[in-house]
This record gives sequence, C-alpha cells and structure tokens, in this order.
Amino acid sequence: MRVLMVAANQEQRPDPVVPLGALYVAGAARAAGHDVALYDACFDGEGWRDALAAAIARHRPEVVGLSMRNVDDVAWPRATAWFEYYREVARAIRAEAPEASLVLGGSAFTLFPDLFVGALGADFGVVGEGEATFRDLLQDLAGHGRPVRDFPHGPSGDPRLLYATVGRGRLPPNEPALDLADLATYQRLGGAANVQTKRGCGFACSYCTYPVLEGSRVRLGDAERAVDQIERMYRERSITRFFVVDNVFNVPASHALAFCRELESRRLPLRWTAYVTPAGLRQEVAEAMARSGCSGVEIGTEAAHPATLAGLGKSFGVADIESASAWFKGAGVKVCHSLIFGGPGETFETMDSTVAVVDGTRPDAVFAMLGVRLYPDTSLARKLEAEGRIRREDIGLEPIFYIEEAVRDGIIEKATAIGAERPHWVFPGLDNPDMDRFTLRLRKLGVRGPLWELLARRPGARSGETPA
Ligand code: B12
Repeated sequence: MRVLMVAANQEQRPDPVVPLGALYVAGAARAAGHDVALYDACFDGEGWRDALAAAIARHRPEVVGLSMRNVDDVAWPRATAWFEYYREVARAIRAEAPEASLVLGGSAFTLFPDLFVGALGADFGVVGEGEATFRDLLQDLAGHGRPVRDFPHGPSGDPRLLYATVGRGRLPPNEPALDLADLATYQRLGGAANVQTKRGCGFACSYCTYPVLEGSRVRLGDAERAVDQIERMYRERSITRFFVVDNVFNVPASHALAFCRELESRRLPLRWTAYVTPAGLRQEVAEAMARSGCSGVEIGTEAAHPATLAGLGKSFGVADIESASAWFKGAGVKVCHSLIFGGPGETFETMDSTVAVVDGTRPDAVFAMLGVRLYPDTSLARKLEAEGRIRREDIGLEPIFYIEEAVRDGIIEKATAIGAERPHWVFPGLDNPDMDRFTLRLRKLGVRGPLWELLARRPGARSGETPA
C-alpha cells in the first residue's frame, strides 16, 4: 500500500527532535513491502498546510499514519498544549486525502488514546509501540479493507484502538527509515540525530509515564546494531551529534558498557548525550561513556531532599546524586540536572536544600520544572484519585499539575529568585526571552549540541560554580 507517515511535532524547545518513532514505524512498513513516504512538519511553521497538501498530492497515500509526540511542554505556568494543532492536522489530512485511512500513533496519542481517537475522528490508533501492529493493520487493510485479526482493544473496548502487545526478551531487530529524515537540518538547527538502544523502564517513579509508554520491563536491543546506525549516519550523512533516547541510559550497566565499548572501538569523532539516573550508577559506566564520546548527561535528579525524593518515588538518595555528578564531571562529561519543584512533600525548605545540593555538584546547567504534570495510570494520579482530590477525567489534553499545598503560594517567585542568581538554570515554565535570543545567536554561529550544553557560554554564567 502507499503509506504517508506524517510527523506532526513542531516543538523546537529545548531542541528540534528527529521523529524517530515515525521513522521506526515507516521502516517496519517498508520492510513489509509497502511504499512509504514521510512528511515532517518540524521546520515548516505555519507553512505545514501547503507542505502537507503537496506531500499528499505527490504520494497519493491509501493510509496516513499521524505521529504525535508531545501533548504539551509540561512547562507550568506557561504550558503550551498541542491538541488543537493536532486536530487541525487531522482535518487537513481528511480534506486532502478523503479516501485514505487515518491511523494515529506516538507518545502523545498513547497517553490519551480515547480522547485523541474521538476528537480527531481517526479510523484507527495504535497504542504503544507501532512497528508490528501497524504492519499487521496494513496487511489486513490491503487484504480485506478492514482489520480482521484479533487486535486487543484495551480497557475501553473501542474497536478503533489497537493495543500493541509489549514483548518480552530482546527487542526485535527493527530498523528506522533514517533515509527519510532530513538529519542535516536537525543537526544544523541545533539538535542531534537520535538512536535507541533499548525500551522499557523498570523504575517506579510516582509521576512518570515511561513504564506506561514502553512497558515496565527493560527490553534490550543489540548494542552493535545501534552503533552501526550511528556509524552509518556519520559516514553517509556527516552526523556528528547524537542523543541516545533510552529512558535511562545507564541501566542495566552491562548493556550501557557494551554500547560504549562498541562505540569507542569504532574510533569515530562523535559527541553524544543521554538521560541517566544516579540509581546504582557505577563510576566505570561514567568513564566508559566519556571514552566513547559522551559530552554531556541529563541526570534525572528531580529533587535533592529525602522527603521530595520519596514523594516522587525516586530510588536513590542525595549521596547518589553527588557521586553521580562528581564521576561524570571527573570524567570530563558536562552535567545537567533535571529538577521538578513542587512535588509531594515539597516545602520552601526542601526547595532550598535541593538548590544547595545541586549548586554543590557544580552543574553545567539545570532544567527545572514547576509542578508535576499528572498523567493517567501513574501511581501519583491513582493516589490522588483514591483520595478524592482529582477525578480521572480531570487529567486530559490540557495539562494539569500537582503543586504541593505548602508551596503553592510563592513557588513562582521563589523559582524566579533562584533563576535570577543562576544564569545556567532554566525554568521552561517561566519566560526566558534573553535565553531564547542567546541560543538563537549561537545556533546561527553554527554551535551544535543540546541547548543546555550552550548555557555555560551564557554571559554571566559561571558554569560549574556555586553562586556567591
Ligand atoms: C529522549 C526524550 C527527549 C529528548 C529527545 C532527544 C532527541 N534528540 O531525540 C529531549 C531531552 C530533547 C526531550 C525533550 C522534550 N520532551 Co521528551 N522524551 C524523550 C523520551 C524519553 C524518549 C522519546 C523517544 O525518542 N522515544 C523513542 C521512539 C522510537 O518512540 P516513540 O516516539 O514513542 O515512537 C514509538 C510509538 O510511540 C509509536 N509511534 C510513534 N509514531 C507513530 C505513528 C503511527 C502512525 C503509529 C501507528 C505508531 C507510532 O511507534 C514508535 C516505535 O515503537 C520520551 C519518553 C518516552 N519513553 O517516550 C520523552 C517525551 C516524549 N518527552 C516529553 C516532553 C514533554 C518533552 C519536552 C516538551 C519537555 C520540555 N519542556 O523540554 C521536550 C520537547 C522536545 C521536542 N522538540 O519535541 C513527553 C511527551 C508527553 C507530553 N507531556 O507531552 C514524553 C513522553 C515524556 C513524558 N513526560 O511523559 N525529550
């Protein structure tokens, strides 16, 4: 069949992100013999309508797969929600390709399948990972014009929703259709290309969606195959910056080490970044990451006080945060802490403690969110539902945030004061016009890598130093 994948994401902050999920699904459809094209809206701004219409006219799809990544930017109080935009994109697809089946997918869709499938008037939606289910759906549509196999339909029983079965064991050897993406533009405009070495997350953080999205069992991919992808992107497309998109790169350590050893052995002049957790981190892993070209890590610290770490369900302590930061910095890897202020157990005193600990680790950058974005099927949301503080239907496409009572009045002022003394800290929920101008200027000068690695160059930033 002729299939057009539409990657709708236009978010450019903190960096534009290659639509890896859509490329994986495109790769699986192509491997099954379908004629697949991609329309990526990322850099088209308002021009997406004409560009989408042109892509549809060119490819004349029988099936359109609409990939939706972000519901919103989780940036309270200035949060941007993308739902209306997705609805416009779905309408435009229907108008330009009225005969085509419209199939939804992506992390935004997977978090709220019932809401999206209804509001966007789609024919089908694949909940969870797309490769196998989309391929099976295409086969049914090609052969019978409708799904004939026994797809699981999930809790609501909506026949349009096709739930992917989370596999066990190792990941199947799917290859993303990287040739369809304009990787050079992503790299030029600041981002990086991306690569995934495993799926799933075995941690049980109270607010987090990763187990909902990818399953709570880690499934390893082949480390050598991931490095092959990287090497191909380097040799064939001159890509030199990568983001490893695994939920947590350093767990399990054996897999992280296998990836690093393989990458190091290829001796390529590359730089890469990943998310890591302090939980169970080994110095040996930090050093192996550095040797293989890791230039920076985003540490999922979230808080640095025992009470708030407990409230967020983190499985590490303050000492782990300190040693993780020291090991990475010691190995020459830049450190960015990601923080959430206002979670369960937060007070102004715990905020002060977190800031003091984080300052003490001399980070290169800090990304701090205010409030905890609530998602269905997380333990925090279930607890609040059980206590009668929210209803499940309150959690929807317009983000709602948990902000601990004790800091609700004053958290914005407090965060503003913290940020004012620390140019290398970013609160995405607060206005940052200076920073936007600053990063744009660096991008124009051709500076690459994740936005936060640029913060150390910000005027007045004493990256890695504790403010006076
Ligand atoms: C890595 C990551 C990042 C990195 C990306 C680096 C890079 N260069 O790629 C960075 C740090 C930059 C980042 C930033 C942000 N992120 Co982020 N990120 C992730 C993470 C951990 C992995 C994403 C990924 O690449 N997955 C791998 C691909 C292969 O999976 P996938 O896209 O889901 O695709 C699969 C399925 O969804 C499905 N599928 C996808 N499309 C389609 C289409 C069809 C038709 C079908 C059938 C199926 C299908 O099949 C695919 C293959 O199995 C996810 C969490 C997660 N586990 O999903 C959050 C996540 C996507 N991010 C999220 C958010 C909010 C953001 C930010 C807005 C945060 C911020 N304010 O800074 C920004 C936005 C950036 C942008 N430009 O869009 C949210 C989105 C949900 C929401 N609330 O909206 C997530 C889900 C985390 C969360 N909070 O729950 N992120």
